[in-house]
Amino acid sequence: MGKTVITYGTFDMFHIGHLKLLQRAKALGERLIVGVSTDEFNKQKGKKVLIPYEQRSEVVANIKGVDFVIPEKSWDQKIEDIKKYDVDVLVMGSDWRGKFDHLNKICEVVYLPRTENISTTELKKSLINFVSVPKEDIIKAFEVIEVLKREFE
Ligand code: C2G
Repeated sequence: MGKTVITYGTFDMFHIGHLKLLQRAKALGERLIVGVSTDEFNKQKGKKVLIPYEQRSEVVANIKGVDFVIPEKSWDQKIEDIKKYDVDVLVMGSDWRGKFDHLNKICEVVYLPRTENISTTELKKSLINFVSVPKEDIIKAFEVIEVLKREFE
């Protein structure tokens, strides 16, 4: 039986950085389990999510190479999960480097470089720019309102 790999994340607004992480994680073994952070756990993480857990977990479950999705409800469930699923490798992106080294007593811990220039935060910012109205148009609209107010006074 090949190695079992596990990784955890929110996977909000699923993007190429998430995909590349999951692809590289799967390449380290034969079975990939993904713990998707529940909405409640994200509150504990202080992380606002746009897409609810049901949808985030369904998207991840349907990514090629993902064999099994479990809810991530707490920081300390990793130890139980590693034992329960007989995990050989825990994989996390490099922004977590060092945070899970204590688990290397029970499995290999691998940190993979994050994918550059993409994050849920950046996506949200570009969405705001995408939908916002240019300042000039707002000023123009107020000028038109002033003209109409004078017309009808
Ligand atoms: N990631 C990446 N490159 C990016 C963005 C994210 O490699 N540009 C990786 C992260 O390092 C993480 C995974 O993709 O390993 C999921 O990222 P998030 O959804 O942001 O996960 P996070 O909120 O960091 O939750 O217990 C661990 C936590 O649940 C991780």
